[in-house]
Amino acid sequence: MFLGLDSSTQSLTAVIIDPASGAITCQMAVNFGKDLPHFQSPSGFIPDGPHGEVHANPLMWVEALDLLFTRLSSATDLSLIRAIGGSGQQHGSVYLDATFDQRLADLDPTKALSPQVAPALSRATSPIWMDTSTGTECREIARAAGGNKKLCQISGSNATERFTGPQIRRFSKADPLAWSHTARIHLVSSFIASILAGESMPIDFGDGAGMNLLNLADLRWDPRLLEITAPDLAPKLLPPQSATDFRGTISRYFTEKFRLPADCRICPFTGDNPASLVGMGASTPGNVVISLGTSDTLFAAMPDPLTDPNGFGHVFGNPAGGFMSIIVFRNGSLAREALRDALGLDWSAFDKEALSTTKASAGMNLMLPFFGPEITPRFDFEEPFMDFQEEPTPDLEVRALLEGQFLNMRLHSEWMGVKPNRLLLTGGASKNDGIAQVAADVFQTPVERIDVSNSAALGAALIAATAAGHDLATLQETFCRVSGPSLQPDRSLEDLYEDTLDDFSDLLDEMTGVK
Ligand code: XUL
Repeated sequence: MFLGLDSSTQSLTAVIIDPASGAITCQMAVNFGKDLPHFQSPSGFIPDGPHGEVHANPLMWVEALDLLFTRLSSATDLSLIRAIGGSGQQHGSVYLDATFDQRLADLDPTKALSPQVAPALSRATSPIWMDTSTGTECREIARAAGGNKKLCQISGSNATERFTGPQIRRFSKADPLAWSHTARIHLVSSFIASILAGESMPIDFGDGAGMNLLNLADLRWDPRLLEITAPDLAPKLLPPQSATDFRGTISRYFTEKFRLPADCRICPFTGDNPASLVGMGASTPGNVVISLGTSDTLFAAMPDPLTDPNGFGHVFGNPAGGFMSIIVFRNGSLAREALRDALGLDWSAFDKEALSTTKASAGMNLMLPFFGPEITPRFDFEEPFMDFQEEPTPDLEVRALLEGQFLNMRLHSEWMGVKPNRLLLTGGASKNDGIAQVAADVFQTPVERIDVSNSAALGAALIAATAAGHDLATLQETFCRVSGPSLQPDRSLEDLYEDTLDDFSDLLDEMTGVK
């Protein structure tokens, strides 16, 4: 059996899989807010940072680990676990002094975990991915790197506020003394893996690429980026590694306290998005996942380390090999709900109008579907712009909005150079057949719906099983199920959407002043 752990923003989740029977034998979570209320982080972070800081107490994650294993060990036989994989919310960082590894080696199983780790923290709190306090550091890093274009070509992303490099820089500037006491920097993922292994575990290529420090071409820390980010940064990071190459073995703390077997291997942990890609069965190029949420997110595997020439998308390592991209569109459900409310409709109208009533109008009426500032493309839109060939009616506006959203996704994912052969839709709005059909038609790709609850923890378990020699494709066939039949694109609309994409792109350039 293989255990996958995911330390996300709000909870620590475990999924145990048994490849022999094809069953998920146990799923369990510790919710930081509910189960550990003394950390006063109801949503998993410390609210109200004055300058956009969003931090969490790393001891909360440690305590959650102790609690989760306590619960797991009374629910299931942990002596059957052969290996552990894991993931964490991306970008968050933990700062430790030179005693960290020795403290891990000396952990006493008769005592609680957190007080034994606490003295090694050289910074009491950890900035997490929601932190937006590093605008200045992003500008400084981009300038020193020779511009964002250059930085993106090397590291896969423009200097990005939540990314670890700018966060490290801000800490080193603000508290040079604590910085000088910092001997090791971990991501949330590698921090948890280290505690399990009883020694510092490396950061993997998936999570490591979310730091503005990894050179995608050789998958090593880029010496120049380390140098411009903070003084003496290089020795504080272990060389990055693949998540599917075992690095450690479970520490005595866990074997004695929770009866895990002494030969249970540990994979380097990865980021939650790379783990989800594996857990959704989408880690081979050709699969494109679109998550329809408050913001819409597109992620997809790609064989080569191509980067977004516009710097909107991010490139991370793919635990299954190669790379992946993640592109966030801020005007997701925000825009769908704004139009629904403006027109006084309900979701069933979206289904009906978009699916059937307006089919003859496909591609005729363009809408730039942005009700507020967008990040892909980066522009301060105030309201949607409509260029209609017909008199606008609510049903035509719904179709134009949805087409606009999927055209925008198609346009801004073209740089990946991967032709999708399967769209996997997830998130609230994906259940709506009308919306799903527009996605299939605009991308000219069959659409399947997936349930992604616990996809990161499941992906982590699949990574552990793969590291132990199981075939990932076979595991994914067993464990990553789609729900319901697939929706086929209307092939007669192929040329039409090809032309519409050009028109949409021209209109966007015109409105954002690119040309
Ligand atoms: C990705 C990102 C988030 C976190 C959330 O860049 O910031 O998806 O990984 O868990």
